[in-house]
Amino acid sequence: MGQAFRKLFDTFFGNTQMRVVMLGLDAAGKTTILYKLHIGEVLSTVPTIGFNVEKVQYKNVMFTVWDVGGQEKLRPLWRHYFNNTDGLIYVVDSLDRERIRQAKQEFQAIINDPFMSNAIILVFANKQDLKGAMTPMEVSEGLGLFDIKNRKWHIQGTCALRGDGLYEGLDWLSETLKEMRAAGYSSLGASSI
Ligand SMILES: Nc1nc2c(ncn2[C@@H]2O[C@H](COP(=O)(O)OP(=O)(O)OP(=O)(O)O)[C@@H](O)[C@H]2O)c(=O)[nH]1
Ligand SMILES: [Mg+2]
Repeated sequence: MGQAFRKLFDTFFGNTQMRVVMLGLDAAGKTTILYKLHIGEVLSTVPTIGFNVEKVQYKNVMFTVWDVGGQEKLRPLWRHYFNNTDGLIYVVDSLDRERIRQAKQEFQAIINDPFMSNAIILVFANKQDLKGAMTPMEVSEGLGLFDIKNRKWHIQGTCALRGDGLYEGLDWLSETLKEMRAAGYSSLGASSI
């Protein structure tokens, strides 16, 4: 379907397209989240080399979710996924206190990249089921979320294994994107994948 025609079709049927990039350090839970959303099940994962991409239809939003491998040697590749992104999902392993500074560094580099300046920011403080996990408030402080100026951001505690918090996060993404589009922000991300 041509781009213009699809936009017309989507407008007519009240559908919204949203391109989302999911990043975070290795083993944060990104691939687990992607497949919990896509097929409703927890798959056994191996570290992602490269990326996975799936469509997730929720309410009347079609999310195209890119899940990119988070190992250190793969992080320089992240920026190739930035263009045309409506929303960033940044996933943190909330038990991993040792690497929260590293998680902050990578997070700040992403959100300060010019290609990500229009992206709204959702943080998943994942693995909330584990004893000793940082609370969403602690993760917010760890990443420096309170210092973000003039950007829409939100943090959500999640447990990918049970699916807790994932759809609340998608609700925030879709509501915020709709508000922004209604306010006249032209989303660069309404394109196909
Ligand atoms: N306890 C617990 N374990 C989780 C949760 N989410 C993911 N995991 C586990 O964390 C491990 C890593 O999960 P992945 O989804 O492969 O992590 P990833 O972020 O895709 O990692 P990379 O592909 O290397 O970037 C797996 O053993 C998951 O089962 C969670 O909410 N709670
Ligand atoms: Mg992965």
